Amino acid sequence: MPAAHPTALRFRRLLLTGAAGGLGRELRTRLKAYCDTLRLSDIAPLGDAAAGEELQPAALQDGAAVDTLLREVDAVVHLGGVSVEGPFEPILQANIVGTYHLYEGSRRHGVKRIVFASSNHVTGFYRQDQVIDARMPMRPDGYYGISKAFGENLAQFYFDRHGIETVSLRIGSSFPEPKDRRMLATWLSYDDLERLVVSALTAPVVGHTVIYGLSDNTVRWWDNTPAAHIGYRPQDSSERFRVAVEARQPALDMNDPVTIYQGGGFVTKGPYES
Ligand code: 15L
Repeated sequence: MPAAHPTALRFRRLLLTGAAGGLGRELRTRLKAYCDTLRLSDIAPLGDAAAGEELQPAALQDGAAVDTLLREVDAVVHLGGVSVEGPFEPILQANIVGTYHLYEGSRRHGVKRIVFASSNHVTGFYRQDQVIDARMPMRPDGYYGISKAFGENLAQFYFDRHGIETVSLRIGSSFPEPKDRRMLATWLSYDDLERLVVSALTAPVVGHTVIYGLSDNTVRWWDNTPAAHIGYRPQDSSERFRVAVEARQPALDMNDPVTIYQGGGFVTKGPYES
């Protein structure tokens, strides 16, 4: 059930990339409330267009196709690309080249704001006994995290050079419920995801702001105080899942990098080439 974040602001046309993915499908139904037209893009099938939707498939590495996505768009929610750790080449094409195309198209077509789905994996090599904020140096935990670090740097450059505003969302774990002990700290409910994205779209002045995407979890590693101007107030907490999650995973291996580092399982992936 969509959370319907209260805002008087309404967009003429929003572009949602990665609209066929897990979070894309969730936001597809929710973002309709905030715009007249929702343009949806992905390389995977998008189904049929509902009222007020435009379907425009595009591969992010195809610069010409991405350019046409940005025509007559007020703002973008950019979820598209590879969303997990893996070999470098697909990540290079979809996340690094693709995000460059998105910003170049935005510059050419006068798009004013982008909400960029970055990831907690930009700082995945901080330890789980550290509380960090977005001003601390990046410590990516793989090629995927590095590609999101690139995206954040690209966002900063396009603001400094061209005045395009971005809110980079370092999303934690956005699923119906936390799947393991780590996610008790990193969980972002779908209703809070909607609140976060709408706050990022509608906050009056953002420049380039980086904010972590988590619910109001009792245990947490990320301090969003430097991004308080976004006005994001999470309403959910992972705490109601704690007993069940701990019963499923009663013991932790304290020598396992998955237990030690914030990035969890991502920190031990690869190498992919001999
Ligand atoms: C991410 O960035 C991934 O897209 C998602 O699939 C989760 O694995 C999440 O991070 C996480 O850290 O739990």
